[in-house]
Amino acid sequence: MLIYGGLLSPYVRKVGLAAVEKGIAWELILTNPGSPDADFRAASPFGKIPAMKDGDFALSDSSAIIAYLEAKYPTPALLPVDPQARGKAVWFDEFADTILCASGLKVLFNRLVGPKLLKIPGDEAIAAQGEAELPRIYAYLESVAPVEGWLVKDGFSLADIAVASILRTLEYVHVAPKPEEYPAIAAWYDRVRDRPAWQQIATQEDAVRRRRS
Ligand SMILES: N[C@@H](CCC(=O)N[C@@H](CS)C(=O)NCC(=O)O)C(=O)O
Repeated sequence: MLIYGGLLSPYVRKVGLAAVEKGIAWELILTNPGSPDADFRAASPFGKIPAMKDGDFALSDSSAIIAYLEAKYPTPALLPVDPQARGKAVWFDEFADTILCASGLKVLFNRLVGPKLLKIPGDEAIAAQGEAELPRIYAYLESVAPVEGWLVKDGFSLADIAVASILRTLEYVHVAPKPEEYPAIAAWYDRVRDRPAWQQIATQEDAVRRRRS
């Protein structure tokens, strides 16, 4: 299976983590958003990362890709079967992608991706707005982060992968939740980071970053 993108993207990392958790063989094809590469554009009609190619089947969007992988490789499950747990897992995925990312990526794009990687000026007013939105979002996450175990009661799931992945990206711009302010988030996040799949992806990500710097 080919995954197009780069691991700085929380959405790409999310798919990589799901693939490693499930023991699926995959290869990262380093691709920037908007790349004109024909294979990438066939998989991602709007040029967003991640995109995936599995044999002659192509798909974009991290949640769509993980839904596909879950159906094709059901074990270990990343989407719980219990109706309430399934609903909660999808909620946390959506929360990560459209609430946490919506604010966090304002900071990432305007302080790091734009000015440092794409060499286009960032808009500091938008970055500051994103940063100001984060405490309310972290307060919610702190209120639901479990003392033990995972965000959804049935076990480790897409919920943990999706939320933790964006937190790692936000570490790059120093706006991830501070352990002294959000101890429950920190304890849960540490458990996610202890997982072998997380360590494998982090090592791969760090190696790419070292080669680029
Ligand atoms: N909902 C999509 C979001 C993907 C996304 O927005 N990726 C960003 C990179 S982190 C991107 O490609 N942005 C370029 C664009 O929006 O044109 C997913 O879960 O895959």
